[in-house]
Amino acid sequence: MIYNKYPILYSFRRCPYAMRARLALQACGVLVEIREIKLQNKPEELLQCSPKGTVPVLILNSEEVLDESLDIIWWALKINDQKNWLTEGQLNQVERKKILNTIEYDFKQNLNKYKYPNRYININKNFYRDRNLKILNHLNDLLKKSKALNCPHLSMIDYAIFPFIRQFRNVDEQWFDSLDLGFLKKWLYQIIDSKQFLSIMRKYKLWEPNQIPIYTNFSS
Ligand SMILES: N[C@@H](CCC(=O)N[C@@H](CS)C(=O)NCC(=O)O)C(=O)O
Repeated sequence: MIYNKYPILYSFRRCPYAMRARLALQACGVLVEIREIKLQNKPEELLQCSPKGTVPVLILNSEEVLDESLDIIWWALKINDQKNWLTEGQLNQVERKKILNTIEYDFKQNLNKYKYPNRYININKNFYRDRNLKILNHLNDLLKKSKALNCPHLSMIDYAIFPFIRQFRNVDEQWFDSLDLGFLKKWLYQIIDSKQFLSIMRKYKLWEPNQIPIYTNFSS
């Protein structure tokens, strides 16, 4: 058995699921060994632990494998919720879950078609872009009442969905920035410009077996 000093995180910098996992690991302050990978060339070591081949994957010291970003987030918050990501607020648990699912399934599917129309047969990308406007309007309405989605400070629900909204904006920033969604845009730009986000977007060289491990708590 190989004993790892710290949990190992397989990650891909630009993946929205990996971003939210890194944000949660940062919020809890735990040190991990970061292994940056390329999706086109997944290391055997990753596939052995998690044959489905998605990132993020966190391998705990107990050798338990967490290969869903939300499971990594829950694990991190259970250790230390020092940033109060789990504070009660204007949304109850069912409402928070509904938003998470809407973004992860409906919004993400529309986003894929808007961002990568060539991967689909005969589709109008703007049709899928505009489908997401209804979801964004709902978020904008929630943000009218509170600076963040659930409570006055940014918490789990904000960080868990923000990478997908960012990805949506990135397809056509000019168009997004012209939308009449002032509360949502303010919320988004505040996270994009935060030092927390900059820290989790730091670049690491691609992981290679036998390299000296890189440890981080994503704090700077
Ligand atoms: N439900 C998974 C989804 C993770 C996911 O789909 N990640 C993408 C990268 S953004 C991936 O690894 N895709 C595999 C591939 O492209 O080969 C989670 O929440 O962790």
